[in-house]
Amino acid sequence: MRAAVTAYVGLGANLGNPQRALQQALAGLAHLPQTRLLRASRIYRSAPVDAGGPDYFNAVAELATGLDAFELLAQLQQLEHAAGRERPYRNAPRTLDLDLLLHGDERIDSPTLTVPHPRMGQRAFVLLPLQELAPDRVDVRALAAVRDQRIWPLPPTSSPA
Ligand code: PH2
Ligand code: MG
Ligand code: MG
Repeated sequence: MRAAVTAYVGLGANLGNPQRALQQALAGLAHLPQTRLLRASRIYRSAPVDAGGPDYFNAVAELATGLDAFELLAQLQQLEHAAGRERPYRNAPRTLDLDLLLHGDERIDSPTLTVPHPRMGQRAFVLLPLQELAPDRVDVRALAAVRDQRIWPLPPTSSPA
């Protein structure tokens, strides 16, 4: 396996049972080839940004992966597909969205993939959960600029005693 890099994936859903979709997506990420799920942020509820439909549930996952960015993107798209993702129009409500935010320190600008994710700096639903895991990867000025976006962390789910 290639030397592993730390990658961050943004999770989002606002159709069906979004919280369950995020939990299942985390389990799916943990099973990807050449990949370990290191940590996940809390789950947040957020008002749609540049989109319509119900509130979103969002989180960020931290992976160690030997997959290159394009291989990881293909795996994320498979997980979206398995969750019933349809793409009727841009930013349509979705059962699962998995966005590759960061792949090590790599910068990619290709027709199919841009890394770092081009809009992550304008979205509280990415910056707040990412800040929990990797505060050094979040620009404090970007955080200040999104402070009016509506977003709330969910209370941790209680596990049976
Ligand atoms: N994703 C979008 C567009 N708008 N808004 C919120 N709150 N959360 C998202 O995940 C989201 C969005 C496109 O991917
Ligand atoms: Mg997205
Ligand atoms: Mg996406």
